[in-house]
Amino acid sequence: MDGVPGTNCPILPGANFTYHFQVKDQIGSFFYYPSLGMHKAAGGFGSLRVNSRLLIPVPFDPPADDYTVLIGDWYAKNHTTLTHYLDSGRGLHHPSGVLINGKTGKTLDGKDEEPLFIMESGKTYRYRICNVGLKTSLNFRFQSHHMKLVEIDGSHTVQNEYISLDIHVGQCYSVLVTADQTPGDYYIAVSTRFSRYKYTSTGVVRYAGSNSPPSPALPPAPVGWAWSLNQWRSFRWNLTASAARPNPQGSYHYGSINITRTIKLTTSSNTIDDKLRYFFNKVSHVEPDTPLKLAAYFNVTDDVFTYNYMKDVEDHIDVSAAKLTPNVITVEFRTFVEIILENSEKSMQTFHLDGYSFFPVGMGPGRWSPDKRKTYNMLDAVSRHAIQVYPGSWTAILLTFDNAGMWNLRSEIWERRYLGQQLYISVISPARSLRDEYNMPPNELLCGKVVGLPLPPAYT
Ligand SMILES: [Cu+2]
Repeated sequence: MDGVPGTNCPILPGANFTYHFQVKDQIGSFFYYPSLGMHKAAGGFGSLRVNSRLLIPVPFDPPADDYTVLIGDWYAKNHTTLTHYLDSGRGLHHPSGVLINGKTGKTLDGKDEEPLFIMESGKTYRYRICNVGLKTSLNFRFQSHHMKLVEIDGSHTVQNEYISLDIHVGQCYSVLVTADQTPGDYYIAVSTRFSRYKYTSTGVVRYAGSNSPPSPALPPAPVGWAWSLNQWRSFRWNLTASAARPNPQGSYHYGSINITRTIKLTTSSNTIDDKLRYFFNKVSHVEPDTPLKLAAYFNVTDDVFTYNYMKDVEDHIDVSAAKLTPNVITVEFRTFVEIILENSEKSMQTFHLDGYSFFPVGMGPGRWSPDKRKTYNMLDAVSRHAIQVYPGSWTAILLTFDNAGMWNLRSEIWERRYLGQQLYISVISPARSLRDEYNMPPNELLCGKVVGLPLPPAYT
């Protein structure tokens, strides 16, 4: 499970739920957040650092310290107000600003807040930056300091240097920064990208002992999305570095596996019964009262949802024929699948898949067609869990569905997810074997149609 409404019941006010999980296949930088309704807009998120086991080499020296930077757009309104907007058919409008670790960087009288981070001259620090916001891509940069990229979404990367990084909603990047400038205070700056609203927030990074204020001149954010696409192209998997396992990342040759299925998800939006909805192909997901995974586990899916209502490819999106229904597709266990994310709209998109990391092998403007496969990076695309799709563009991802479960694929643009642009991928191991999937934990919360039902035979 990934804690989303399709896999487990809500944890009611005053109640609690303990979830045990094994941190196994991914090292690096992640974050958690509440996934019901628009709760994410009220905060409740935090970072997760998954460290390599001591035996497994990391492709850089241990940093002097390890800092977390959670950046995101922020709405000053309550999450219940935002839910009300969306339920009544309106959009979310503009966020109120951008936060860095919960702060705007300035006090009410316009002075800089206390430094967020301290560096000692000459030392190198790891900064893990995640975009925890609701909808806005952000550009992140340091005044006067380069960033050496070392990790994205739990994969080690080729260590290129960057002056600034575009970080889209749901993504995490780790960089190394060396305090190699004249001792003093410096700003980090975070600016909105690809949006009509323009916000920049700052935070102070101080060299230990400094009392010289930062220069007011901020490095500018880049303009346009061609820059951003080129930056994405520069990200490469570090083929010789280890990830979670002792063998190098590059020993998994994703480029030589045969694709057995192509799923093309085209996004759209439309008004249905006077209310705005968002779609994958012709389906806008609605959440049933019984979590999909529980319905499948207890074998009562017929009362809750229909598998495979959505087609793999829908070339003519006639949204008048669109449907609101739980969107669950099946994928055969251990097959290697190509998923095309086609953004037919004018706004920026990011998509996240639970339970897996995947290889984003290609991106480009316009509509996807099979000949675009000639442009794929079949060698060293960075394996990750959240990928952007530029306006009017496509992104292709490849992955092996080797993790049995019910996994959410969603727009990380939170109003779009809330209004239906998400689906679940059911990956069933026919063996019903503990080799492939655990039994439901005994403390699992039950709700909807599965309350009081006898437990199905255990996996063995
Ligand atoms: Cu997830």
